[in-house]
Amino acid sequence: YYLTQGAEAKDFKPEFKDFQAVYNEIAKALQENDDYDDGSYGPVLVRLAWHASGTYDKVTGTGGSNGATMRFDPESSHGANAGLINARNFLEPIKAKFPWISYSDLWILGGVTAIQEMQGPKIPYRPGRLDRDFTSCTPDGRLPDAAQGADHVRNIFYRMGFNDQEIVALAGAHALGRCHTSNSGFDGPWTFSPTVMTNDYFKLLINSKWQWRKWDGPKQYEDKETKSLMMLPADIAFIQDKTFKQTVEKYAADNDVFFKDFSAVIVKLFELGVPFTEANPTYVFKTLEQ
Ligand code: ZEM
Repeated sequence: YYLTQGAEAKDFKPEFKDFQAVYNEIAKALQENDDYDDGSYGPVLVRLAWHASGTYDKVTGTGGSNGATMRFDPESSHGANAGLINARNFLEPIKAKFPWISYSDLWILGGVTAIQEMQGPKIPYRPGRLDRDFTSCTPDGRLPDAAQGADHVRNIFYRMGFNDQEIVALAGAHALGRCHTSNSGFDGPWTFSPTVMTNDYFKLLINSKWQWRKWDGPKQYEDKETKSLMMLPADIAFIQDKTFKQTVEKYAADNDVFFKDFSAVIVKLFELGVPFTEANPTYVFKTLEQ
């Protein structure tokens, strides 16, 4: 399949060491570009990999990370994707250095690298995604709306094929990064360490008191004590809904359990709609530190 990725790819069959080299290059670029946001492009890389994957519809088999169709209009200008140009541009020099990798594989490898380098769990990775053109762009509205509650969140994630436990595990990614008024209208980080992967999102959901923030922006919550953290209405749904809340409590109590489930479910997310063959190997990358 690499033959379709351009002339450079002809007859080149990348192996583990080649993908590890791309991983290392992304990890180094993360370290070098520490002036972005809270000091890392890591969170926005995770969001790019998630939005590339989270368009999947299990009934029609459309969407998902196989295609990297967010490079094109109209998908690049969907409101939900505001700000992801930063992540796509961050990865361009990597693509230029390793032209044999598809954008689709690269964006997911960006997410995998970011999670591992931000001290998250190992995320097993399978290459094999093929880029598609704008005709495969998904319709707007496939990603979750932060202003809505549990019913909406279930509808969106059931469409991808996830269950309630998996939905909560995925949401734990909000330990990372922040909301930007320029992107979503919302404002602020979910945790005190937005560039380190932890189960703090769940601990804070359970242990902090959340109140409506009084401001001109969209309805969001702030923590009563410091007023420096935020939750979206869709986040608070995870403690308003009894079934969701049980899983929040499980992950708040045990980071190892969360890491194990998070790794499994994000691999599932990243592989939605990707037609792997039996020949596809699975790679577990070393971190830069290792
Ligand atoms: Zn997010 N997310 N997300 N998310 N997300 C934002 C930021 C980030 C929702 C949502 O509306 C928003 C998942 C699920 C859901 C990340 C990862 C994952 C922002 C802020 C919003 C509004 C964007 C901005 O303003 O820049 C909703 C409603 C979700 C489901 C209920 C899942 C699943 C994720 C990964 C597995 C990450 C890492 C960010 C931070 C991005 C950054 O630039 O800091």
